[in-house]
Parts: sequence; structure tokens; C-alpha cells
Amino acid sequence: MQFEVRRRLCPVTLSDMTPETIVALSTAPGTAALAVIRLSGPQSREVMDKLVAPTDWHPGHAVYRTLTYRGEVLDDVILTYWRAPHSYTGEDTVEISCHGNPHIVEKIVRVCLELGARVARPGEFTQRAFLNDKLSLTQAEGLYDLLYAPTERALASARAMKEGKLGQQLETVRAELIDLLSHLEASLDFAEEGIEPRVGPEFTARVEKVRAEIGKLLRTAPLGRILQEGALAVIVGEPNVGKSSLLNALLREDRAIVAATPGTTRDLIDAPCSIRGLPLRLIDTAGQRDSTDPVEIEGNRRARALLPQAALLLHVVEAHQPYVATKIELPQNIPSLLIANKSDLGRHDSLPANAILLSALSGEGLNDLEARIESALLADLNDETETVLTINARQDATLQRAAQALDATLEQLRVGPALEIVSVELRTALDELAEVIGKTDNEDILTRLFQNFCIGK
Ligand SMILES: Nc1nc2c(ncn2[C@@H]2O[C@H](COP(=O)(O)OP(=O)(O)OP(=O)(O)O)[C@@H](O)[C@H]2O)c(=O)[nH]1
Ligand SMILES: [Mg+2]
Repeated sequence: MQFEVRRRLCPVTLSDMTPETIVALSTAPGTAALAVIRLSGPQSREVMDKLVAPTDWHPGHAVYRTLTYRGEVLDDVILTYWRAPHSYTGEDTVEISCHGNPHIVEKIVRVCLELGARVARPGEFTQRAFLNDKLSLTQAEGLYDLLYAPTERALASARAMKEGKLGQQLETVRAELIDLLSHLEASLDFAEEGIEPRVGPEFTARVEKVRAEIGKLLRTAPLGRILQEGALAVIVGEPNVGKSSLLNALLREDRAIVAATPGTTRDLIDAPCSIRGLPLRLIDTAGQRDSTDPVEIEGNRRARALLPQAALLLHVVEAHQPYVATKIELPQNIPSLLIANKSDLGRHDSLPANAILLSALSGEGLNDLEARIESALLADLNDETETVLTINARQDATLQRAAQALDATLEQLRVGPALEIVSVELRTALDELAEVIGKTDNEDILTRLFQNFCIGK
């Protein structure tokens, strides 16, 4: 089935079997020291041969050449050739490393088009790599995350996915399910011969083990979501308590205006930030108080409207002032940390025990606060906090369905068992696992993934 999909998705032209040769700039557009243009497909070398002096191509070796077309020098370049199937795409590939002037890039690409190549679609190089079995679906997803990972930790997770760790784990789980299913079907065959079909406690224990493995992966989904999308953390509190100072301290940057005048911040101040490798979108807000100033009223309204969307609330109060719990109303369903700022000015007795002491001014308590932010965001992960490999939303949804099918299997084994139903549920679980790995005919998933890549990847 997989081969079928791979074949169907393969872009074809003249004959059903010959893929077109594609070309695209693989580095970022704009002026730079260098630019890399990639050509992939059966005609790659032929196109190059028309632009350079006779060349003995050695796979994996770089050569320095002058590209010339119809008497015009295009650029002095470094060319690297890879022979199919030993290339990124699995096809004949040439990488042209030229000077990073957009006019030069445009000229080279245009000439390649004149010589028979066509412009690559977004992600088409990677799509071809997938079609040619150079990487699996989850590896392609990992590659995508690797390009866009906003922090070190996100990068480590993307790298694990790109190395195929999820695929390997799921292949093992799949092999176990296939084995269980064949046992079961053998028992069902006996039934046809009048022998009572039976599966023992060992069978159930093996299904439980598979279910536990999947459960473990599913618990990494919340961290996966944070690593890919970032978590929204909103700083709230009364005026002048040091919210903007906290933002600046967490960013280690003088981002927001800090002043002794209450009501300094009016607008929402939005800043991407990495805390212990977790990507966060930090938002500083206007101090909450009753006001007649329409600008401040609007600032207060915007801050409050944002609260329900937050993954974490950072509620700032002054450490040395009497604490009144009811001063700021926060949504109860969202995790929040109480931060007692200005601890350098003292600590009031009324402060609740769970308050995190901080001096945004001196930085004292900042490390502790960052650790508390991390554990608040990862609270759902339980024992999986050290996990590197995390699953994405698509994998999460599909694995959830696999888990449901396994739960139904276990339920049947407990009450029945109706072995035919067990067999159907196990098959469903297997199908869902196949979908995660990409051994599936779900073209939508594949098309959507590759479309998200940039051109040239
Ligand atoms: N002593 C001391 N002063 C601080 C600390 N953090 C902030 N401040 C001072 O408190 C005042 C208000 O700080 P901001 O960060 O502007 O407070 P804010 O909560 O953003 O205020 P608004 O934007 O007006 O709501 C400034 O004068 C800061 O220098 C701290 O940890 N210790
Ligand atoms: Mg402020």
C-alpha cells in the first residue's frame, strides 16, 4: 500500500515513470555571502554539463567551475554532485553554491528552467526523499520541526524525531500487535474445528504492555505542543508591582518601559522567550486598577480578555506589602504562579507560603522562578519531564485512537472475551499505528505536511 501511495504522489511528466528535474534556491532569499541552489532529478547532470567545461563527475566531490550560458558568464560556483540513490532526495542531485546575489540566483535558476528543469514546489525535495524511501513520514515531520524549532529543547525533540526514534518504537509495538493478532487468529481457526478458542492471561499482559507504551508516548503530547507552538504566559497584577521589570528580567533584555509611575504600561507587550529550553510567548499587561482614563480602561480590558487563553498566569504582587487575595480575579482553571516581587524591600507576614520571592531589580530568585515556570508548564507530564522525544498533534490524535482500540480490546478480554471483537479492535489499533508511521494511503496527511515546508527543502 505504501509503495502505491509513494508512486501516486510522485510528480510525473512525459512518461509515467520519469520524474521531472526540479530546481530551487535552498538558502534564504536575499543578499548573502553564498546561496545554494539545488537541482534534483534524472536530468540534473545533463543540465549542468551544458553550463560547464567538460567535467568528470565524482559523487560527493565538489568542483570549482564557471557557469556559462550562451557566451554569458553566470557565476563562479562550487558544484557538488550526488548520484541516485545516494542523495538527499534519492535522485541524481547537483548543489550549486554560488555568490549570494539575488540576480545571480535568478539567472542560474532561469537557465536551469530553459534547459528543462521546473521550479520545485514547497517541500518537494523532501517529498521526493519520502517517495524514494530515504526518510519516513515521522522523520519528515521531525525534519520540519528541526527547521523551525524555536529553542534548544525543541531542537533536541525534533532531532530525536528526525532520527526515526518514534518510527522505531512504533515498529516494535506494531510487530508485537501483529504477533498477538496471529495468535488470536490461530485460536479462532481452532474454533472452526470445534475447539473452544482461548487466550490466556499472558495474552492480556502483552496487550497491556503495548497499551502502556502508547500511553507513555501520549503523555509527551503536551510538551510536544509547547515545544512546537510555545506556551502563552501572561504577566498580571496591580500597577507598579514590577510586571514590566519581570518581563525584562526573564528576557534579559530592556524590552518594556519601567518607571516608578503607576500605570506605565498601557498596551500588551508581547515577547517570545525561552525558559529552560521551553518556548514561551510572554505578555506584559497594564496594571489592573479602577480608572477613569479611557486608555487605561482599554489596557485593563485587553489584559483581562487575554487571561482565558493563557497556559500560565504570572501573578505579580509586592513582597513587602500586605497581601489581599481578592484584589485580582484570575480564571481558576488556568495554572498560575504567585510572584512576590521587590523581595529586597522585605517580606510581609501576610504573604501566602506558596508565593515565589523575587527581586526583579537584583535578579535574586529568578532561577527559582524559572524552575517553577518549567514545572508548572510540565505538570501534566508526570514522569515524562526528562523526555526528549515528543509527539506532535497529528501523531497524538492517531495514537489516541490506537489507545482507544487497545482499551476496547482489554475490556473484551476482561468481560468476554468475544475473540472476534478483540481481533477487530487489534486490527484498528494496527491501522492507526500504520497511519502514524506513514504506512498508509492517507494522501491528505502527506500533502499537507510537505506543503508546509519552504521551497527548496
Ligand atoms: N526595589 C525594587 N524595585 C523594583 C523591583 N522591581 C521593580 N521595581 C521598581 O518598581 C517600579 C515599577 O516597576 P515596573 O516594572 O514598571 O512595574 P509595573 O508593574 O510594570 O507597573 P505598571 O506598568 O505601571 O503597571 C519601578 O520604579 C521599578 O524600578 C524590585 O525587585 N525591587
Ligand atoms: Mg509595566
